[in-house]
Parts: sequence; C-alpha cells; structure tokens
Amino acid sequence: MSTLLVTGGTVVSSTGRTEADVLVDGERIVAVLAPSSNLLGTDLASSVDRVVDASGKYVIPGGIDAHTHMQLPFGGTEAIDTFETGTIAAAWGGTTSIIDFAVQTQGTRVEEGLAAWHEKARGNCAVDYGFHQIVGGVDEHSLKAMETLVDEGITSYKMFMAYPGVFYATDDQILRAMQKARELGLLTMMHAENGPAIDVLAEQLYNQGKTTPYFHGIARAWQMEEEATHRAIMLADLTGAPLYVVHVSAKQAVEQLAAARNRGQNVFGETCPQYLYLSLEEQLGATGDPTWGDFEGAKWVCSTPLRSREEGHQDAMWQGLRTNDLQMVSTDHCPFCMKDQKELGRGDFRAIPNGIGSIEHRMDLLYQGVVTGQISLERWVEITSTTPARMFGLHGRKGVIAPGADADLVVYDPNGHTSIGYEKTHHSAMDHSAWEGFEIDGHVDVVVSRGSVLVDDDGFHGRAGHGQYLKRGLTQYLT
Ligand code: DUC
Ligand code: ZN
Ligand code: ZN
Ligand code: ZN
Repeated sequence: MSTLLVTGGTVVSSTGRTEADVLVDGERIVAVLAPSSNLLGTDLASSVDRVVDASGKYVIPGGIDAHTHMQLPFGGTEAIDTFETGTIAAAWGGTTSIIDFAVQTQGTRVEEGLAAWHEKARGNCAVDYGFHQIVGGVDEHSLKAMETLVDEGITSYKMFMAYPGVFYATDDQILRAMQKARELGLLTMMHAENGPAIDVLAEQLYNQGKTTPYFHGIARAWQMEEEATHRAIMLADLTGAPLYVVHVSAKQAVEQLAAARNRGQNVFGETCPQYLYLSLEEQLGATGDPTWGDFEGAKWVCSTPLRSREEGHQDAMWQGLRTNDLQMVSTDHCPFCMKDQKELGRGDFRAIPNGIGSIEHRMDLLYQGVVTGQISLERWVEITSTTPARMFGLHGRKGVIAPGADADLVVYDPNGHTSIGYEKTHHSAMDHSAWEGFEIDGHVDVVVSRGSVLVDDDGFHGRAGHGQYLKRGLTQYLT
C-alpha cells in the first residue's frame, strides 16, 4: 500500500474552500490537514511515497458522471466508446466514476441485460463504474426482476417516454413501475419526451423534404419535453415515488420541475453540457438556412435536442443550476462517429444515431461556468461530484474529500488553459469532437482514483481493469 500527500492546494467542497493537505494511504483518504502539518513530529512530505504539489491549484473530489452509454446498441449501430476508451477519456477529464446504463429491451429479461453489461465492463474500465438499469419492457417479469436490483447495487432504473418500438413505456407501464419503485426505494429516472407525437412531427417534416439534421430539433419541440415532464411528475406524485428527469433541455421543463419542487414533491433534474453551451442555431450553420445541406449538424444530434438560444433555454439551464431546480450535470455521453454512424442519417435526420460525446470535457466545461460567474466554485463541485454521489447511493465513498472516503482527487489549475478539440484533447474513440474550438480557462492537472495517479503532467498512467464495480446504496433523496 503506498502513501500520497497532496500539498499546498485549496481543497474545495460543496460547502466551502480551505487551504489543506490531503493524506492518502492505499485507496483511501486518511486525513485532511492544516498545510505542512508535522503529524506527531513527523515531516509528512518526507515520509510518504509520493508528494503531489498542488500549490496555487484547487483540489476537488473526482468527478462523477452519472449518465453514460458505452457500447450502447442504438439507431442501427453501437456507441463507439468501449468501457475502456470511454473511461480513459473520463480519467483524462477528471472524472473518476461513471454510472452507465444496463439495458433491457422489450422481449428480453432484465437479468440478461444486466449480465451483458457486466460482461462488457468487467476488467475493462479505467475508473470505477456502476449501473442504472433501463427497464425497456414493463411486464410482470420485469416488475418482479426490479426486486433483485437493490441487492445487485443498482438502486435506480430508467424508463423512456420516447423511442416507440425501442425502449418506450406507456403510461400504464410507467405507473406500475413507479409503484414498484416506491415500494423498493428505487429512484425512477425518466427520459421525458412525448415519443409518439415526436414521431408524427418527424415524419411530416421528412415528407415535406425537410431532411437535414436541423429538423431533428424542430420535431423534438420543447412542448414535447414539457408535456412529458409534467406527465412524469404527475405519475410520480400519485405513486409517491421520487423522480429524476434526465437530460433536461427545455426551459419549460425546468419550470415544471420547479413548480413540483415548490409544492414539496421529491423531483430532480439533470442537465448536460450540450444544453448549457450548444444550440439549435449552430445546427443551421453559417448560412442560417434551414435547408442547410451541410451534414455537419449531425454532430450535435442528440435527444433531448439542442434548443434555440434565442428562446432562452440555455440561460434557464444555468439558472436552474443556481436555484437548485436542476441538481446536477451529467454528459449523456453517447458517442457516434460521423463515418458509418451519423452518416446513416444522411438524407433522413430520423436515421442519425442520437448522441454527443462529452465525458472528457464535463469538468472543464462546467469550470468555465465558474470563470464566467454562472456558478460558484463550490457549486461546481456540488453539481459534478457531491450531488451525484448522494443522489445515486455513493455518499461517504465518493463525492467528498474526507477521511474514510475513496481517494478520488483532481488537482485543477485555475491558471491553466485547455483548448478542446479533436487534435488536442481527445481520447474518446469518436472521429470528431462535438466541442471543437472550445477554450477553457482552467486545466485538469492530476487525477487520482482510489489512491492511484491516473493522469499527471507526463501523461496517462492508468489501465483498463483498475476501475471497480460500484455496488450502490439507496439514494439519499428518498422521503
Ligand atoms: N439520447 C441520446 O442523445 N442518445 C442516447 C439515448 C438518448 O436518449
Ligand atoms: Zn435519454
Ligand atoms: Zn442517455
Ligand atoms: Zn508521471
């Protein structure tokens, strides 16, 4: 077991910041000390195996990305990042835990889906990983199978109000699953978009010759998100089940969440970096012409879609993060290449695999929100690490810098700089970056996962297989 001392930095938590040294023994943090402590007469810096100098830098708990899709079969292809490439990209970006989604589709059994995802991830992850369970076919059997999830360390499950024929759940199914979740203490996660209505709009646009990527966002109108969010909230209210709405992008959906929270309902919302920074206007390209023939816009086709900046959706996401009507930011990392993948939808936006890859850039992109004054330093830590840990049953082990917690640490340099781009910062298996040209006033310098230095100034020192499966406890947000 080796020892590590992170010295001279400013330790930032969700509630404050302090000058402190962090002492690590093996995989755990053992002490957070006044700077340059002489513990019982011992000069710590000369007695540990390794010293990391964090002078002038922030020391924060490792990021937790609670929404990723490695190797997800979707849209006639499969998300290009394996658990290995995706978690290496995560490590480079200061994310030391991910929660991916094991998938059950209609006609298959929940247990089979979960076993398949364990098979994909086991021995291949560079950072720690857990699973949520997608319940894609709600029937007697899957409702029964939900009873076994808590023992497997899976304390949250997701349903889809979108994607008819793939993952889609009807209202009666959602109601039954929520009743079961309430009984078991599971957190219900919801993809809240009215899928059947979206499919009608998409077909009508296509039949009018409106086939470019831009129309993906037109078909998936904000009304479709607001309506589904409201419906999910009402069903959750009836059952008493806590609800977590994934990838919120419409300002009207935030309003629904805020209204429910104001009524005292236990509902939560997650947004993603793409909804904070990218917009539908970008998909129009330089010409601003909605028949824009350039297929570039496919890079940003994801669901929920990018929305109009002019309509104020981006501002509403930042505001929701400040008011805590949105509690956290995950990526929904669902990476597809342009070649052979996004290109499947050339001439028909409906066939473009939905997804953006951001796992490497989440910590940086959100830190840029600190630089621009959108959120505080402490809120940055809260929405990227501390709340995800509490929301998904990892509190105590992850999301905090405290004795007994896993030694997952990031040394972040506020005076550093990161130019995001395919040729510069890119460890995902994608053939492009959706974040080309983004400039960050900050830099992930050192990344430590369970006491092992994965990234430092001379590169990547991690390995596939270092990451362990996280058996999660119940959410701390149950009432
Ligand atoms: N949205 C995406 O962008 N990709 C995968 C599934 C989803 O809901
Ligand atoms: Zn989704
Ligand atoms: Zn997703
Ligand atoms: Zn090194």
